[in-house]
Amino acid sequence: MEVALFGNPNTGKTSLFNELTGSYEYVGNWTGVTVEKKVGQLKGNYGILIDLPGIYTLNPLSKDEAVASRFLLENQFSTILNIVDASQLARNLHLTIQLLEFGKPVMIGLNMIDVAKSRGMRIDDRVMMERLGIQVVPIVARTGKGCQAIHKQFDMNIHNDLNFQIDYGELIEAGISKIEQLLPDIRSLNKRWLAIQFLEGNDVICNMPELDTCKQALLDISRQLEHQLSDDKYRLKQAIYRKRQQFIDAVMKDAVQFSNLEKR
Ligand code: GDP
Ligand code: K
Ligand code: MG
Repeated sequence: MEVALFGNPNTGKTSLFNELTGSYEYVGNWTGVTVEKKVGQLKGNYGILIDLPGIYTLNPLSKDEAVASRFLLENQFSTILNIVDASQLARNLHLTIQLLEFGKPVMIGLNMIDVAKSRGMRIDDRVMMERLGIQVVPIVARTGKGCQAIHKQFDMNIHNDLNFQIDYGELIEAGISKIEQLLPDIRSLNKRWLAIQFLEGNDVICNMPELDTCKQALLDISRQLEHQLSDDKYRLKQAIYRKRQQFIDAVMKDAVQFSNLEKR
């Protein structure tokens, strides 16, 4: 299997990569950028692990960040391993949602459990699994704690329901549907994911050569939506962000307990 490692910056990606891979490593650069490309053999002969640049969202602000979106579009791989900083759970889940929407198997390595605990956070990983529809494995990548369980999941052929969806509301959902209908088949890429990323203004998606023939129609849908939402240029992007935040708030409310450390 080919496992792609996604996560926010400074979440323990390198630590986890080192835990999961053996000594052999291929290191080069991603095409067109100076970002290091690291590919390692997973211990136990499961296949390879591909490290990707740390990002907060798939919607890239820089060429370096665009590597992650480009990877999703251009590469064959079997599984996404999403490392999540438990102590910054709400912020990290914005990327998780976009990875789930991509429609391939995802597993979460819920890292920095020790830090979360020391801040009085208790996370119920079973509630997270239920809400996200995927495996969530609590780990401390710095010490290797829990990383065995990630290997075990590789044995079980990571299952998700692959149908993760957030309801973006009537207007945006109508726009997504219209775009889905206009999109050509592009390899086996998920059309709903492409539509959402297009509406968010992800340049890597907007500039796909495969969209050349329908791009004007897609832009018209996007502009019409902006107009319906308001005159503000970034309203659509914000509306999508807010819907995700609402979903995250609901997950946090049920999956996380904060104990009041000050009272101790
Ligand atoms: P990256 O930037 O995502 O590649 O993250 P690194 O693996 O470089 O980790 C960033 C920092 O967090 C380093 O100082 C690690 O030692 C530390 N770190 C990684 N995982 C954990 C963990 O589970 N708990 C704690 N307390 N620190 C961690
Ligand atoms: K770092
Ligand atoms: Mg790193």
